[in-house]
Amino acid sequence: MALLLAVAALTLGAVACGGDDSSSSDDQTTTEAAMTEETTTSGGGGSASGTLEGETGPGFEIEVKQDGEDAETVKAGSYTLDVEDKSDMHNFRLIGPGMDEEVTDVGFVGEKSVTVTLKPGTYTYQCDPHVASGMKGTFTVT
Ligand SMILES: [Cu+2]
Repeated sequence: MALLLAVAALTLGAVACGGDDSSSSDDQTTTEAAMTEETTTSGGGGSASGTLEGETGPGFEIEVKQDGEDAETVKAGSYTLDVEDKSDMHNFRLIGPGMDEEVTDVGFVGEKSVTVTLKPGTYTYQCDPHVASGMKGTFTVT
C-alpha cells in the first residue's frame, strides 16, 4: 500500500514538472519571435551595394546604366537607383521579380532616387505610354 502511494506521488510530481516545462518553452518561443523581427528589420535597412542610373527622355529614349555603361548584367543585391526624368511626356517604371515600381510618373521632370532590391532574373525598365514605340529595355540580374 505504501509503495502504491509512493508511485502516485511520483506520478503527480512528473505531471507538475511537465507543466513547468511547457510554460518555460512558451517563454523561449516569445524570445525567438522577438529576435526574428529584429533581424528582419536590420536586414531591410541594409545599405545599398551599388548604384544604378536610370534615364528617360527627353526624346523617346530610356536607359539604365551602371558605372557609366549600359547595364546588361547586374549582380543581385540592394541598389540605389537614381532616375533622371528629362521630359513631362515620359515616366520610368522598373518591373522584375518581386517588384513593379513606377519611379517617376508622366508629368514629373527631375531626379528621383529609390532603393531597390534586385533578385536573379530579368528586369524590364520602360516608359508606360511609349512601350509600343520601343521605350523599354532589359537587364539580367545574376
Ligand atoms: Cu515615354
